[in-house]
Amino acid sequence: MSLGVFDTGNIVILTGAGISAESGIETFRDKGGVWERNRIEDVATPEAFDKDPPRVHEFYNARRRALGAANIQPNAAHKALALLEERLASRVLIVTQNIDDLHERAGSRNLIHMHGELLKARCAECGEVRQQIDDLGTEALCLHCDRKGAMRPHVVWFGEMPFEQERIAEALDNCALFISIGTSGSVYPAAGFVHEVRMSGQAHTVELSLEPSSGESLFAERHYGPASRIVPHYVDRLLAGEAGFAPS
Ligand code: BJW
Repeated sequence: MSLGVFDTGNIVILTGAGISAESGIETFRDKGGVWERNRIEDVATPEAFDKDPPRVHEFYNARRRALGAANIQPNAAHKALALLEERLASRVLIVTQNIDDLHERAGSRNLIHMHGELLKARCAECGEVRQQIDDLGTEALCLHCDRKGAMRPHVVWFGEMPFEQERIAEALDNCALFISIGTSGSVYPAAGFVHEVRMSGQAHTVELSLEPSSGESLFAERHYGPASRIVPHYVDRLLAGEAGFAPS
């Protein structure tokens, strides 16, 4: 398959909450978003969990229940990225900041959840990670070390190290195309990826989102609109060997 200017080289795709917005998952910083109704310091820091574990559990239990609702399904943007991977296999890596499982449900497999996964829990004592479909509470038992009360959501809170940073850095260093989708560019280290890509080589950089992010000026190519429209359109152009040029 000819991809025009991208016939060789890897593609790294960073996704954020915006790609799942049209699937019914709330974003964080848009009007009415998660951080408008919850204070970060109350629910998304290790200190919050130390201080009030039931409050933090309830925050994630509610979001886990919402993710399980029948109407929450991958949208055309998730599906377009899965199609891209199907066509190009291991050349495509998705690095998602999202903790939902909509990329997997759309069929993506080469995927890193750098901020963790809502459908997993981790023992803060022994590090064991397990599937978590139901509510999680302070009485939960770790089936590995038998400790009661140390299970926490398998997510990355502010001040914690995101997952798989080495693998991500290597992929960013070696990519020919970096695409950022549906993220406000407010949270590091993800917000710095476009800068890292530009510093390390000749990769083409593309932003696809509803509106410009705070790193907008660092992207060589930019398209704004709902992800379910602009992502499939961009993937179609890429697969047709027509992408990589200034937007018309
Ligand atoms: C659409 C759309 C549609 C809407 N179609 N688009 C000063 C400088 C630099 C760094 C720091 C600093 N002070 C502190 C830090 C570090 C801190 C940080 O970045 N803070 C910032 C607030 C400045 N970062 C960290 O702490 C990270 N760890 C770290 O840096 O480790 C290093 C370290 C650790 C310890 C010691 C020393 C070093 C960890 C960050 C963890 C973030 N966690 C969260 C919660 C995860 C679990 C959960 O979901 O509850 O991750 S916060 C939240 O923000 C979540 C998201 O993944 C993340 C990013 O949000 P995202 O995806 O961009 O969403 P939004 O809502 O912001 O944007 C949505 C976008 O979509 C918008 O642009 C819309 O326009 C668009 N959109 N509808 C297309 N239909």
